[in-house]
Amino acid sequence: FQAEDGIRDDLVTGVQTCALPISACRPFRRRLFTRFQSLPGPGLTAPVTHTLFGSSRILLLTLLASICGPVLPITWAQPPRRPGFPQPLEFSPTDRQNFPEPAADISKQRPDIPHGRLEMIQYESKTVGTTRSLNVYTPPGYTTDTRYPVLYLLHGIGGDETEWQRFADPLNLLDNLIADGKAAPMIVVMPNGRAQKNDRAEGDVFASAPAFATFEKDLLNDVIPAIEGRYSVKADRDSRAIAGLSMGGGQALNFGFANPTVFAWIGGFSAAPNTRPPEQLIPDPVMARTQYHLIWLSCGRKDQLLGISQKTERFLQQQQIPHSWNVDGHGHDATHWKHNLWHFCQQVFQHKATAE
Ligand code: FER
Repeated sequence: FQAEDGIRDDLVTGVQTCALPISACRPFRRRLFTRFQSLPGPGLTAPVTHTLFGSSRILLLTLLASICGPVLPITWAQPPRRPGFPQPLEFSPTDRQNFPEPAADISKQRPDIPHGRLEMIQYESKTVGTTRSLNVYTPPGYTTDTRYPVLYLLHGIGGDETEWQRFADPLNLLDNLIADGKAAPMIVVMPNGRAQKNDRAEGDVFASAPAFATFEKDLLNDVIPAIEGRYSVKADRDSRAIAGLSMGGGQALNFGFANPTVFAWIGGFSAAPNTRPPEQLIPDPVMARTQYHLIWLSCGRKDQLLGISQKTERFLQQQQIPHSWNVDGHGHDATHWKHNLWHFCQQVFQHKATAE
């Protein structure tokens, strides 16, 4: 695993200090720690949930745990704490819901308004060496007479290029915001952030964590040129945004801050532990103060990954880097992602760049 995937190092340490006297259990213990320490719970996407609860190994584990439970050392019951994961969660007065809870019907299809389109397209990835798919939203009345700004929207560890469609219904969400004059007409590109030959969310989805880092190359060298060659877009930093949920939130922060000449708008919703530590994420805080039109960070109060966003937010605060911070009442779940995408879309491309 990569250095930035620090959680895994700790998990390994946790396993080594665990003294269950059956060596054959080691892989199972590792999995138990991996799953139950690292995962936030209810919002997991289908493949992860399936792995978690569908595996017969978990049953075996439960059985073993109940037999061996009484002889287990304290490290089993209370595994070592991981950096960046305060448990229980700690809140400061600034960790609050700064943006109102949206209405229940934000992504309800409205027959009375013009509609955009969602299309699945293919591009050649030199980075991965395969033909890959991405989902593209074009706004109502899309025309080559206009050049549009582009939001690159990234999914979580158990998802793929269809995940946002399932979680937030971006087609109707954007159509509604644009019809109400609350969002700039924009193109939304939902690629597959797992840059490896088999990019399906199969098996142990955590094993593909390194491919989420490789995706930076695929995005910059393959996805963006494909989009800019195929759609009528504005190709400058003021007209490119990057945002994502969980693993995709970490990618959006990592790639957005590492490429200030490419992106001027950044959003991380419940960013995962792949988020670089603040000093690496933003090595030049003074420059970052004036560089970005929007830095959006959000997380649910019930999300076990909140510590990651808090650490990033504290740094932005200390360094006086303007940002939006929204800690709502949700967990690591689709409601948080949909609501915060809705807020993000109302701010992005509003100050500097809009469709011509
Ligand atoms: C981790 C816990 C959660 C992790 C990634 C996640 C890379 C991502 C979750 C998601 O995308 O929903 O330890 O390590």
